[in-house]
Amino acid sequence: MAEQRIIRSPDIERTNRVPPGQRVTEKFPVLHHGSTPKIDVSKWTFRIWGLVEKERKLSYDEFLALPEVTVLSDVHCVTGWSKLDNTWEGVSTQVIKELIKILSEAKFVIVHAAGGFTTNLNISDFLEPDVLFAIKHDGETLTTQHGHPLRLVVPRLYFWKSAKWVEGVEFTARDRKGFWESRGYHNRGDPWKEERYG
Ligand SMILES: Nc1nc2c(c(=O)[nH]1)N[C@H]1C(S)=C(S)[C@@H](COP(=O)(O)O)O[C@H]1N2
Ligand SMILES: [Mo]
Repeated sequence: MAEQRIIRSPDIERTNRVPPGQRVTEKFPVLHHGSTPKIDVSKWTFRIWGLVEKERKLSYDEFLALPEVTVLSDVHCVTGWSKLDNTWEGVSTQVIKELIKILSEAKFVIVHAAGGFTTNLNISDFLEPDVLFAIKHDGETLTTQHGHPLRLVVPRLYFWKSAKWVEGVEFTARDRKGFWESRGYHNRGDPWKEERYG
């Protein structure tokens, strides 16, 4: 494999790394709605659909064969904890963009995860260079609780946007609130602006 690219999320270059109202934890809490899904990777697929020229479906092996990136980032959970200096390895959203042709009408992305969980992003937040579909955290394959086989990581927004157990992405012209967004969380969730609730 070619040498991996390393991307440093801009937040880790700040002098003050902790957004307002957050406290640093060394732990890695587990948070999600409902029970942890059981995912059989031999049947798992990653589907890309909506406003794209041609829909794509990748198996787990096909996904693993995509070029990898390493991202260094901080995590900020809306419930108040922040976890600094995380290393994520996986596939950049830039690679997804090159796999398909996104139609010009596409302005939003709905990320779909197991059990019907969704989260929404505008396309520019989704395509920031530090956004990736992560397979590993701190050198280890993700645990099931933290989203194995695949989770989205959006370092510049609160961690609820970082969907665990991702199964696909849908490109849309109109915004559509996701699971937490339709339950009172902010539509965008910038931790530096304390965009916690809508
Ligand atoms: N599929 C799924 N992903 C999810 C959630 C969820 O309920 N379902 N919750 C989000 C929330 S609110 C948080 S804070 C983070 C927590 O990730 P962690 O358990 O790895 O710390 O996952 C996010 N991703
Ligand atoms: Mo959360």
